[in-house]
Amino acid sequence: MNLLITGGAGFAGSNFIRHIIKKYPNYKIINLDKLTYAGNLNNLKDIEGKPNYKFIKGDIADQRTVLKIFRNYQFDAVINYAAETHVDRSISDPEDFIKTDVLGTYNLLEGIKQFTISKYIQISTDEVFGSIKRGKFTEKSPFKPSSPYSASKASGDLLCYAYIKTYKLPIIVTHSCNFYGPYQYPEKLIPLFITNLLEDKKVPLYGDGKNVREWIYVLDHCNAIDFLLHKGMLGEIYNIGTGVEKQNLEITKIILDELGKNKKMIEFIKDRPAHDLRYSLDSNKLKKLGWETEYNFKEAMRETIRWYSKNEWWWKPLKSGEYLEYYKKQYLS
Ligand code: NAD
Ligand code: TDX
Repeated sequence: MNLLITGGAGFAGSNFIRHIIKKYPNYKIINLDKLTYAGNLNNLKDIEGKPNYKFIKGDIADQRTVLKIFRNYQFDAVINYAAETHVDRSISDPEDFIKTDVLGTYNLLEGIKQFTISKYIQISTDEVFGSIKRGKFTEKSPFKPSSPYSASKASGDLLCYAYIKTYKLPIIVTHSCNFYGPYQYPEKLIPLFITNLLEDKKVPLYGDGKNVREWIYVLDHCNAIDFLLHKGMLGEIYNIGTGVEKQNLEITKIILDELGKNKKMIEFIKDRPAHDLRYSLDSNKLKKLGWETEYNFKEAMRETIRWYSKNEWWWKPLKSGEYLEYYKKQYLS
């Protein structure tokens, strides 16, 4: 199978490329990535040089680049991981979110409209549904995004829905809960808190820390996308969740305990604007198709903390330069 994976130099995309290369050595992968601050070729150090893997630096928001790649390679399937992904950055500067998450998705959809592709998978998020106090979002729940990030992801997803209906294109849209695991950029809750504590810095918890997120280990997400690539029904929407819901304070305590740190290391700070209280997905549709999680939350969290503890070479350089400027603006002003 010939695969185009966009955003493959980011957290989830790089884990997925590693998963595919290991499991299907006869598949060919093109990784198209703009290498924004979040794109990092160190995420794929062990993959570069493999004969069935090729990296192309390029922007999905540039239609000429996208169509040229579709013309030059005959892809069987396209998986769109590329996005601007950090909610706080979308609040301070939304423009790139609209360009990549909306226009970029549109360009890829035009690619699959103009060339013959068997499957396109849109990697999206539970955040498009907004916040839910009780109960769970199904695939049919309306979109109620709260941040420019979730609004831009929702817009990309709506384009996918329209291209399914209007052009009968072979698209699958996935809404996943929060990922955690190795190679996640240290601006997101779990890697930020682990690496701060490893550096003996405090961890900035927004509001009262009671916001709830549903968590999936990134390798379970890779398995889910692999499953949908081979068994997902075209034109369908799938939620990808685990039922593992935790308050941010609970996540923080797990990390503190694992690293032998005191609760005094928590600094409660001003809340994120429009901070969604809780996300929760009903993932029965995907389970009924035969997918199930493989990893236990406690074990996978421990493994994740261990990974950041052992891989300072990977995250230390990321917490300087542009990141440091962002961090100062975000937390120290
Ligand atoms: P990430 O921020 O770690 O990586 C994003 C990647 O996309 C980077 O390599 C970046 O260079 C690339 N990229 C950005 N703009 C691009 C452009 N215009 N053209 C080409 N490449 C571009 O993201 P992630 O956390 O791995 O998320 C991957 C996908 O999964 C995203 O679509 C995100 O919305 C979705 N998602 C993430 C989570 C999560 O918890 N991280 C949960 C649900 C869904
Ligand atoms: O410093 C922090 N302090 C804090 O309390 C950060 C970075 C986050 N938080 C809180 C905000 C959220 O309630 O932790 C929770 C998780 O925050 P993020 O890691 O920023 O993730 P979230 O906003 O939930 O969005 C993530 O999951 C869905 C990804 O960033 C999105 O790309 C994905 O779609």
